Amino acid sequence: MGGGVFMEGKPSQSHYPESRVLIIMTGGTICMQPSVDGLVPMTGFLENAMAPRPSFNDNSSPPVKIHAYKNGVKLTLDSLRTPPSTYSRHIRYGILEFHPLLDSSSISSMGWTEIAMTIKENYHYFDGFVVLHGTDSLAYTASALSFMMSDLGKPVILTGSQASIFALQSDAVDNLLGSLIIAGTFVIPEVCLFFHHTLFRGNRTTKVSASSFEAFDSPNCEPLAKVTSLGVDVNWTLVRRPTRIAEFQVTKYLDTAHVACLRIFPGIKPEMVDSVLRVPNLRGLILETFGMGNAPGGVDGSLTKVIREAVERGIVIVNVSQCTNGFVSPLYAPGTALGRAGVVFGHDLTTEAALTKLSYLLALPGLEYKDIAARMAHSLRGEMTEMTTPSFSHPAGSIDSAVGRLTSAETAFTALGYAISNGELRTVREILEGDEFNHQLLKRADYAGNTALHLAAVGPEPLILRDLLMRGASVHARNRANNTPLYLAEKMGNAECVRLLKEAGAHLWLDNELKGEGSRVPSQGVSRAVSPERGPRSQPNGRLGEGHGKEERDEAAEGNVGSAANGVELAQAEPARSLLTGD
Ligand code: ASN
Repeated sequence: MGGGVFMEGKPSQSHYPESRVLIIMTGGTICMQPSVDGLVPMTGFLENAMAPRPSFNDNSSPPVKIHAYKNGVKLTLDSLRTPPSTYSRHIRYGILEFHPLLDSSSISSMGWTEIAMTIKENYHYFDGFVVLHGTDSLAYTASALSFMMSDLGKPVILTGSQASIFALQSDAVDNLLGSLIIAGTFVIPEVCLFFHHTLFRGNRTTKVSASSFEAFDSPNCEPLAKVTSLGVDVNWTLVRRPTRIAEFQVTKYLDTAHVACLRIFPGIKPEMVDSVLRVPNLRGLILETFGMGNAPGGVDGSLTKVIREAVERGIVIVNVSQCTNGFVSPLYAPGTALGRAGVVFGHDLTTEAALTKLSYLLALPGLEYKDIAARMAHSLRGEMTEMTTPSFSHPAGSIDSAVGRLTSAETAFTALGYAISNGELRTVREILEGDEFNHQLLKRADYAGNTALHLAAVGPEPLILRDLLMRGASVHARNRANNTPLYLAEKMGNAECVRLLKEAGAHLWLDNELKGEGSRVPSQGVSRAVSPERGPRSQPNGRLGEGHGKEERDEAAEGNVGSAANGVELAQAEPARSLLTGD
């Protein structure tokens, strides 16, 4: 993370808004110190590693306590905040440390479940999550979490370091600070891995170096973002968003106990493969093959025979390449033979993603062999490049001339806004489907920071809101008055929109902050402006646009949550315009 990302100042007097990030510390070199037995993880990361560093602690006073949950227990945590970033906001964070802290070589399906459930328990209280983890198995954990978490709406960023944060020369500060700022600034609703100034889609990563600071790569997928001296450059076209109306869910306990991974090598004996395939209760095998998916055929095809018999016994065998770059395909005769024997082609899956994906599918109740094999061959969380990407073509003449003339994302957004306000579902669809800017339109915002979803939340046609949600519009975006689409829909009395937004995982912000010893300070937790990517761009001075957000959010947190949840009265309808501008 370049120094240009941070601004000096008098932080304790800062009026910049805060985002809230929960750091989950699982262990790894980042928190290790030397002992007689070698490097071991040390507790007390917040006090010992972060508090003394000005980039993690602006020394604002008084101290602020925050709440987090673990196994149903409400915990009170110390918190710190960063100085304001380039994005004119502080990141306030607390740390939940797991016990025991691990060298990541000991992570298991239990540990993944603990991480995922901790995020689930705290999901409504934080803008994003940073998971600190050893690098050895980081790519496996990133892949596993991506499958375990469905309909994720907030960033989950995994990181660690090659050298301890206590070492004189270390990558730890850059990796942690970059992760914190991205998690607190951008709605990138994916499980990501951040390392060496680069944000990767977690399930595309692999550890490529045991010692270099450039330890990870995602050979078959461009990075989601890069940190430069100017800030964070997000490749928004790649960022995935939930496109179902469903709440965030976690699948626990991947079935890692009944899968194996085997690397083919020249001269491998069919009996060796057979003995792995006959391990009692084995349900799946990842076969790392040569090049584009080839394995030795042998004169009598005995390896293929062993594999075919295992498939007939119901074992799912997935073919992935030993090459880090490229994909498997039944192009050559040996690969074709494997395909005929029933092996599933994992295309460009990494071994880490293939193994955790198979473990995930095996953990889902009620899936038969053919369902698992079919799902292995298709992307669930962006983990593989789909063989065929359906390209959009709209029937000639279906777009009226006004839409057809759109020349920039801005004019497209204006047209979209009109169509939403007028309840014209057909035009909304035509704009979103027929326009080259469509991927930008859902996160674009108007002068008051309203995204298309905000406009739909106060608009006359809930079907439009539904359509936007299905296309990946974020329910967590805030307008400049710091309000979410759900809040606006409630204020407007749009009961159907409220219902749809809640089904899609929207929630009113729950106040979560203590100041000093136990006294509640409701305003602090909600006085956040919105980044460009959360919706609107902060004003140059970093203050909230209209200054109404604080009071409205308090009211939302304390009043409307209950009434809406109980299906009782919704707030009285207010004119849509004043809601959208916060006036
Ligand atoms: N052995 C360490 C771990 O994975 C390596 C590291 O974090 N750099 O926990």
